[in-house]
Amino acid sequence: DEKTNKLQVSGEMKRCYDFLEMTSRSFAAVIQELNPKLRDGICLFYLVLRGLDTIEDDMTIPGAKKRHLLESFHEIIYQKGWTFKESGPDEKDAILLVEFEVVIAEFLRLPTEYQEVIADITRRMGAGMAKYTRSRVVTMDDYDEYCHYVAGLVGHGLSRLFAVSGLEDKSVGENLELANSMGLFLQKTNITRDINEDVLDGRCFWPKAVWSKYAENEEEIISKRNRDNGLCALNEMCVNALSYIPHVMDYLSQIKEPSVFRFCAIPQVMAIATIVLCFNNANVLDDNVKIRKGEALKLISQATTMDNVKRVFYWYLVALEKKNHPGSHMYEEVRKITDKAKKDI
Ligand code: PS7
Ligand code: MN
Ligand code: MN
Ligand code: MN
Ligand code: MN
Ligand code: MN
Repeated sequence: DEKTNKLQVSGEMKRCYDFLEMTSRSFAAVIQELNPKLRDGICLFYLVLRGLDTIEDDMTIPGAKKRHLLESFHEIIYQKGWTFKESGPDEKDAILLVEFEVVIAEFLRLPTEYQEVIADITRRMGAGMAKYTRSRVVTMDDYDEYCHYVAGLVGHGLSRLFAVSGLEDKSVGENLELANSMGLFLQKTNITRDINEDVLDGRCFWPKAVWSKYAENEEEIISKRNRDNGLCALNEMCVNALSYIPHVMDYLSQIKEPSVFRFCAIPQVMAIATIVLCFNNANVLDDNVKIRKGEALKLISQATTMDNVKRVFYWYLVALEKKNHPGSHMYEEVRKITDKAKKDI
């Protein structure tokens, strides 16, 4: 009857929030605090893409099978009862796929317009991931394209959901170039910071166009014997990521609903703190640098309004200027970025 049905519904959605807490190191809290019109939809959008990324990252799945899963994942999310129990043992997010039928059941309960956005982004991201199982990130265009598939499209999908929910203007879901940049700033910061971990895992998302100027192969980027060259490559990666700041400011300026604003702004302030920490920092090449817990908590509490976010960005741009020394690699490029951003803010 209706009562047991309701209990069941909330029980399965509750399990989805358990998955969210298990798999997201950074999004669980902000998603849970979203306006109820968006909370479940964005939780499920996250879990669908986390499932897709778990397949992309699993090096134990043979290439042809992986490509097929990635390319059909947008149909899988409509198949009641589908689960995947074959993820490699080292996949920490594998439990999500083992119980994926729960995510599918709740996805199918979403309003159709929400389902359509999630399925469309899943289809395009899956196709992009499949393409990059065959090719590497060589040129700067490849770098922008790969990041568009795995993060820019998330920005597209979220912006369309904000608009569909009625909490933000229709225009937010239409001006998708700025939304793409929101994702690229996060993804490029993640890729820049994770170089040591990724190379040790046998992967590299730094474009060859950058690192080949300073190293013979991927391992040499992080080698201690090649430190000065490694830092030059690192600073080029930081400058590339920092170039999205003007778009990030423009995107955030159009967001009105407070919980949506915080959801969008918190990852962005974390990213600027992280990329400024990474700039000219040899520790990035040796292990995984992270902003301190206290600094992260302070950033979360500050990302409430556009004025406060501008203050945070300004503070980190000043910190970046102090790390940028005349005569060092990328000095002029960094100065151009800090001067322009400080003027705009
Ligand atoms: C739907 C919230 C707000 C307009 C799983 C949020 C992994 C950086 O290295 O987990 O795998 O540990 O630290 C998120 C734009 C995407 C881009 C991309 C979906 C912001 C699958 C986040 C997240 C757009 C591919 C997570 C892009 O980093 O990575 C939802 C506006 C998933 C956003 C991946 C990365 C996200 C990422 P790692 P993390
Ligand atoms: Mn992470
Ligand atoms: Mn991945
Ligand atoms: Mn991943
Ligand atoms: Mn990473
Ligand atoms: Mn990771």
